[in-house]
Amino acid sequence: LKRVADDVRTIPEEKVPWFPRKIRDLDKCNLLITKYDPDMDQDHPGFSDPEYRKRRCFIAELAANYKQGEPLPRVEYTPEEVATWREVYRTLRTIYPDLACRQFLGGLQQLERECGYGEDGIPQLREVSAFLREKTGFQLRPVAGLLSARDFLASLAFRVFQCTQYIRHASAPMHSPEPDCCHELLGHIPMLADKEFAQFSQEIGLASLGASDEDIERLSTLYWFTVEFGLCKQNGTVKAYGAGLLSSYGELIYALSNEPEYKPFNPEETAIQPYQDQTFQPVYFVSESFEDAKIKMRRYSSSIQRPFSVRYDPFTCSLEVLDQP
Ligand code: TIH
Ligand code: FE2
Repeated sequence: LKRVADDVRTIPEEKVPWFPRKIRDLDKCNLLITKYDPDMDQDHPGFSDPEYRKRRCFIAELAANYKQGEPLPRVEYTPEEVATWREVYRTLRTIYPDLACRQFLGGLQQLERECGYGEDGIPQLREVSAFLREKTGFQLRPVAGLLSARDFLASLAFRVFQCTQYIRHASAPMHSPEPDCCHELLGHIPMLADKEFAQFSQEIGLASLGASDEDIERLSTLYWFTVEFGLCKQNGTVKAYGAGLLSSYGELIYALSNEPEYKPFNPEETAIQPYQDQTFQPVYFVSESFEDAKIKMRRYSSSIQRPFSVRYDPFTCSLEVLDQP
């Protein structure tokens, strides 16, 4: 194996898109998709609430100015914001024992015991990030809104999870059209405290680095139907592990009712399933187990053609990029 020159774009005849090599490069992975912002999307519950939009802007600005390695910004949440959190937490907490997968319940319990999770306050990213680092080596980074798939997936390769810090509009606590801190803290964080799931997430990230636009599209669809909206079988019943479900009371109930269509998780098929992100999903993919999803995903990832391979070096938090033999 031979080390590739620093700029992979010099590989003859192949145009490889730029990708981060070291964790600090994530400062450049900040391309936002603004079409679902309350400023852009007329259907956003906060669209006609200028106070809400101003507040969201202020919190997003903290993230926009963030640089890797700085302490994570703290947000002093208002009583109204805490009230929204309380309602989301309380309603979801009652249905988790029946509908959430085992790994999620274990993670949430630890967060409640060790990280101040509860209905009385919105946990701060700084504390949550320190917690996750000890459990699985994942760390958090604040993000100003919905990131482009390429930038979002790239950060997973470094075990960095990009988190929004503003909260959904008080008028719609049961479902948000865009990620918010309820979605991150309740949907994603408990799962990221599980070692196997953390590995699964990082592997999707590694597969995305330098991939073609078409491969990024397929990988982000796979991400969508697993990490965001995935279901899995446990002891003969179907449970939720997707964060988009676990942070939305409305969709969690719906996904585990007999209304939506279920299909078995199969990366080749799942990767090309069309999806939308404005309302509930019409179809969900069910995997036999985490182990099974991981193996299938790994097989899929290794079928993606790239003129190089990558290996993550946890000691330096950087990537080794190697020519394929
Ligand atoms: N719909 C989710 C919620 O209400 O928490 C948030 C999102 C997940 C994925 C895209 S938006
Ligand atoms: Fe998400």
